[in-house]
Amino acid sequence: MNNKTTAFITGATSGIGRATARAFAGKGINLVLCGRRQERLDNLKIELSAFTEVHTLQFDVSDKEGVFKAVESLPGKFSDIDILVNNAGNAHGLDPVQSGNTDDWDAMMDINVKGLLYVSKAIIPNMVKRQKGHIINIGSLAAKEVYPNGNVYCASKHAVDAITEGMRIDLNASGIRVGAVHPGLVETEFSKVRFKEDTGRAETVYQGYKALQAEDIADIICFVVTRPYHVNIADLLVLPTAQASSTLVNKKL
Ligand code: NDP
Ligand code: 8X3
Repeated sequence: MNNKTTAFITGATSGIGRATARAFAGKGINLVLCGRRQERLDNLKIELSAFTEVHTLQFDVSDKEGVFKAVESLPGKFSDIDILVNNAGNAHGLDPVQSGNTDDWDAMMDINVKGLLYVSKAIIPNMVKRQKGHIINIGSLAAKEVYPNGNVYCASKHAVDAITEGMRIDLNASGIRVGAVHPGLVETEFSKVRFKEDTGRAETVYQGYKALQAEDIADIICFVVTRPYHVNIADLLVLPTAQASSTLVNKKL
């Protein structure tokens, strides 16, 4: 890892993605930071330019053409991506399948699954050409378990798990590292998005125990990317100590 390493982080405007951007900046990794909220991208660029070189790209990962245009627009010094962190994503709603909102379903499949694929498709050819690269997909405990009312979100994250394995197999011949980090409950804007800005309901998700913080996951992603190149951390499940499974959280911790 040297100062010329360039990382491309989706969903850098909040939570895990933003914390990862800050952690990478502290290691002198050049950054391409992505998200839809331009003002947040601008502020992060100002903050992190003190530590490293930063380029921002504003696009929606579910907009196929927009994704390819954004990646093609990268200036030369940011165009060789060494590390791709496919982090952008959210849950939308928490409803039984029989009363689920189909717009929510579309959003989760379009963003969490197809968006991750579009971004990967835009970046992987250059990695293959250089026979070098590292892709980290942010899955979830929901990639390993299904919980009540989690139906489509869990399906989207199970898809991320399968896509990660597929990428690792297909990119093996090109020497590209591929792995996933699967967090349990992390206190971010995730629940605010899931519950459509109902902050009261969102806050209750993290009450009564110590949830993971975005920085905890960023720290782990830093560990993953700083292993020697022959070491690929393929699959990592990270839970708060209080959480044993999707449905079992010890509210005394
Ligand atoms: P946040 O809501 O804090 O951050 C989500 C990020 O994704 C934002 O930067 C947002 O940026 C970006 N994003 C969402 N939709 C789009 C889109 N259509 N196009 C581009 N960017 C988008 O949540 P987290 O940090 O918690 O979530 C990050 C990842 O971690 C997600 O994949 C989530 O599923 C996963 N995860 C989260 C857990 C948790 O408990 N928090 C647990 C397990 C996994 P913007 O709105 O600016 O576009
Ligand atoms: C996000 C955490 O428990 O809501 O993946 O699925 S959870």
